[in-house]
Amino acid sequence: MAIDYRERIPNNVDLSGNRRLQRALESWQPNYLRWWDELGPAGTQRDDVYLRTAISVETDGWANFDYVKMPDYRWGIFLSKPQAGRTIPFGDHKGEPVWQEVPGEYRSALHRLIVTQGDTEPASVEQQRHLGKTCPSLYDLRNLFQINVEEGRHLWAMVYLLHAYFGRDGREEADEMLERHSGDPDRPRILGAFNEPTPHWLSYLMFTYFTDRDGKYQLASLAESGFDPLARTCQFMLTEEAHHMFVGETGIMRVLQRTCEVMDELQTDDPERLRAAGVIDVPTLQRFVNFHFSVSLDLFGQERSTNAANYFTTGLKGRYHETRIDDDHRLTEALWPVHRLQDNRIVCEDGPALLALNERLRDDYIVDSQRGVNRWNRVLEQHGSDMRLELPHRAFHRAIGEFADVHVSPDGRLLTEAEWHQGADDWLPTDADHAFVNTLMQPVTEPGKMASWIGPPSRGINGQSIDFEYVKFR
Ligand code: BYC
Repeated sequence: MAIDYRERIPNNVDLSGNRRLQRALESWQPNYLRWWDELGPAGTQRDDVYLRTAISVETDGWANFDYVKMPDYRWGIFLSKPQAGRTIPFGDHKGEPVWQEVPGEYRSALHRLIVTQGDTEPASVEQQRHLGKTCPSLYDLRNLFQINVEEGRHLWAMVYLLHAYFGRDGREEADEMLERHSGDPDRPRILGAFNEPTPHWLSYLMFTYFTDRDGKYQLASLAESGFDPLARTCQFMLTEEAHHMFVGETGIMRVLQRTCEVMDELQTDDPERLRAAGVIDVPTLQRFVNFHFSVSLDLFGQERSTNAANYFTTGLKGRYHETRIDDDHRLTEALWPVHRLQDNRIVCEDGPALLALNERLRDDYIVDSQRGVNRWNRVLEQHGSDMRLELPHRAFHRAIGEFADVHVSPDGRLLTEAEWHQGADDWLPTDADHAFVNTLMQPVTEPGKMASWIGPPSRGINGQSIDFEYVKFR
């Protein structure tokens, strides 16, 4: 399964054995590079960045580190190794051999899933394109660029599937991926969170913690798919995704560490004094947690979804770690608790598990999100602070699903319009919060130095020291 880097499009799918597909992808490639040039990281295309590049999809040694100019990054097509004898793990086709071609009757559903997944990847690169100008350190800048090139590669992964398996429709969709843009009023990205701006590094760290984690859960569900090429490409994408969430989790931890140091020094938790000292106070961090968590919860779709039920029954999209779950993998009789509105109250009631698959994935996501929050809180605890960060209630600030039309407080109380307006500035980042955070966004580009508002990482990348020159400017 070695990756052939002599090819114009590095791959482990024997692209040269299918000249038509190879030519089609080679004709998409310049459009991709043009998009990267116009909407990828701004003003940094000539810099040398210490990046990792996949050299094989084996678990030992798929990463190779070296200085690369981003436009020269070898974006390619990498699928995990096929599993001999793999069968469809769930739904009506459970136990049948996995599909190597798209079953005609499921073509449009699969197409839709792949397009939705693919659309998020370039969207996040667009959202983050100006951050390089205000990096808090070279270490962070390098991590941003690593994430950006990998999101670009994830787009390649979905574009490969569209080109290889969906004929002309697929080729048109692949072109559309470069024509919709994050936040574009006429041609926005498909899912809400990918049209929100990522205006500064605090938003970016929250995004990589909360929104990339949606990516983990969605990719893990697609990695169970009966359509084997989709499953295999998502399996490999997941190995890259882990680093993105690491950046978010350790990033927020470093922000908290720095805040705690200054709280200790000044013996205060007064937001104004902390802000004056150049760090981000805990209530502000909480408002950003509230925003990014709630926006990411929307990405799981409706609580009760016939789309999700159909994806499952037809074997296209499974549950998180489907094969490790001990049940019949068909869910025709099973129940699952779902939060919903009833008589002006939020209740949690059992309903058909098949309809509740989005909610179930959201449940898994919430548990996982809480783990990192607990780790962040340990930093506060170690510094003797009583303050804690919390995930807001799942019904808070939702735009999709059961709670889209009601106002709910972070602790899960239904509110009147007036109560909501009274509380919103305490619960969600205000313009003033953004303006303050933006004042901190002064670039720090001396190797080993960190901005005032963030602590150093505990170690460097690939065994390098923290003061290694992770990006060389040209
Ligand atoms: N925004 O039955 P429902 C990542 C629509 S992130 C706008 O619940 P379904 C990454 C829905 O389309 C992972 N519209 O829908 C992270 C439907 O429309 P129609 C991305 C929404 O299909 C960071 C209607 O509402 N991958 O990789 O069960 C950086 C009914 O809803 C939204 C995927 O999402 C929304 N949030 O669930 C880079 C996986 N939610 O039919 C990358 C693929 C719902 O009425 N996608 N709607 O016109 C899916 O599995 C599903 O499409 C969803 C939605 C889970 C997103």
